Amino acid sequence: MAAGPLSARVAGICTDAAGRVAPGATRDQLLDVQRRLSEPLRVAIAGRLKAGKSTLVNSLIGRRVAQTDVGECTRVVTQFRYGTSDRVDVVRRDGSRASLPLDDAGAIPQRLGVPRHEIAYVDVTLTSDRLRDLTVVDTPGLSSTNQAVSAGTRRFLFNEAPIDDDIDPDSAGALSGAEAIIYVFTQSVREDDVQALESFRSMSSRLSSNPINSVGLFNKVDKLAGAGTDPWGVAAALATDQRRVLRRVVSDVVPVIGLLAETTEAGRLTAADCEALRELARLPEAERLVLLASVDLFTQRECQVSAEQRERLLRLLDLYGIGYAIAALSSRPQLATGELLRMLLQASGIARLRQTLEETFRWRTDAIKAGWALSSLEKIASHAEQPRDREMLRDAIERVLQEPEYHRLRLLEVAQLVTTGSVDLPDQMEGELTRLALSTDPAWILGLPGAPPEHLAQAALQAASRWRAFAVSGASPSQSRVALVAHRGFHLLSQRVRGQAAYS
Ligand SMILES: Nc1nc2c(ncn2[C@@H]2O[C@H](COP(=O)(O)OP(=O)(O)O)[C@@H](O)[C@H]2O)c(=O)[nH]1
Ligand SMILES: [Mg+2]
Repeated sequence: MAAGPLSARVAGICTDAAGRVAPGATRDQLLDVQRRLSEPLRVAIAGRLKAGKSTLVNSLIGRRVAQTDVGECTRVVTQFRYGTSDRVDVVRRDGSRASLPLDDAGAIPQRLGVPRHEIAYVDVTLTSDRLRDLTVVDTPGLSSTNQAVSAGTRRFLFNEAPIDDDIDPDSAGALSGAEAIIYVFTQSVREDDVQALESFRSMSSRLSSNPINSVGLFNKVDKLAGAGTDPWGVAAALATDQRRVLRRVVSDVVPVIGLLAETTEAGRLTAADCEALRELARLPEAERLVLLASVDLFTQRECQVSAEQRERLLRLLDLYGIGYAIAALSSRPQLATGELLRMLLQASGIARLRQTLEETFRWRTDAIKAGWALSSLEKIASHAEQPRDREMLRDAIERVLQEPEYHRLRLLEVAQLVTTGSVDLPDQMEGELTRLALSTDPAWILGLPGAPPEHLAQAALQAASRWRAFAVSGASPSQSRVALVAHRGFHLLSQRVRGQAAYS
């Protein structure tokens, strides 16, 4: 099942074209794109080593399956998708697979049993419902010191795999790039992170990374806080700065405490952990303050809770999380454990992240996937061996872009040019165009919530005229091409609003 009408239409082009080309690479690639269109949205988690990517993966899945911090398996690309049984397959560069069981704790084993240089990626299927409409791809880190890792990550993220065939077609299919990106960073966005994104963007296909399909995750917000202080005020201010720096790369920056999200979502806090927290909460206030002043004091100071148990709490919650739990328990000693867990979950910021992902990715899945597929088709067309195939594919793409129902694909294409900075537009026009490309809700696009259809149709027509006026006077040739697409988009929007009003 395709994600929606846009994807279904592009899948139709693939089927049709695959029936018309001779068996071979081009046909296989077309069928690959078609198959991908019916799969869940594939979101890759990108960012530096230790930014908290794997921790985030576990929070999203609600199980601690990805190893964090150390281990061989944290250094290979790992894909998590829905399946009818839990299964770990190590996929070799030659396409062969070695299956492994999850370890006793339900995580990917530390040792993968296949020499590192032979591993293309790890393919994990899980029965988690959370993966039914989202495939998550964990990556080792963009600017890792290990060149081999970086090259592997790049190949995966940059969607080069289906074209340069240094791996077998099966792996190439699985590796043919992400459709959406979560970029995880900590503290401040460094200039070289932006560069990583820039290079990512320039190398990737049209819809691979831009504000339409990417969000930023500002992780480890708890590390901003001194002992006992609340980090969220600082986090909000920094996130505002980051949104500005990354404006052309991500649609939003969401602050989060990934560790708290993982611990609570994956249900890692045991009854013994909670009992230890209660015991700490019963200590005299002065003693609690000293313990929470630093990691060293917390683990090494004399205390009735065992050092081992304290180290475990640190791994699960870190100092801020422990301080937060203890504060809650000391002010309300009768607080039920379930309630404490809910408070910790809330303190992680994961709810806001889920909502953003829902808005950014899930609602846009159809458009994102169709855009990804269309750009893949264009790549396939430009690599096709037979000139006849090339032309046939280009014609098919052009035809679908001309159809009024699929004008949104054209809009996505130009919105892309604008949001990635290839074509410059005044901010307000850029916003209007992006809304038009991403939504089917006229009131939201036009910024007129609750307006009656007549009013909306009128406003859409006015917008159409504005874009036309811009196209014919003062705009550069590339701006003008974009503006004419927007002009037609608003024109079609006004017709649609009128059409719907006539039926209601
Ligand atoms: N204090 C704190 N630690 C975190 C947070 N998120 C992740 N970590 C820790 O940071 C380390 C690296 O995380 P990991 O997910 O392995 O990073 P990756 O290399 O990007 O996959 C682990 O020890 C995590 O427990 C967070 O929000 N706060
Ligand atoms: Mg990792």
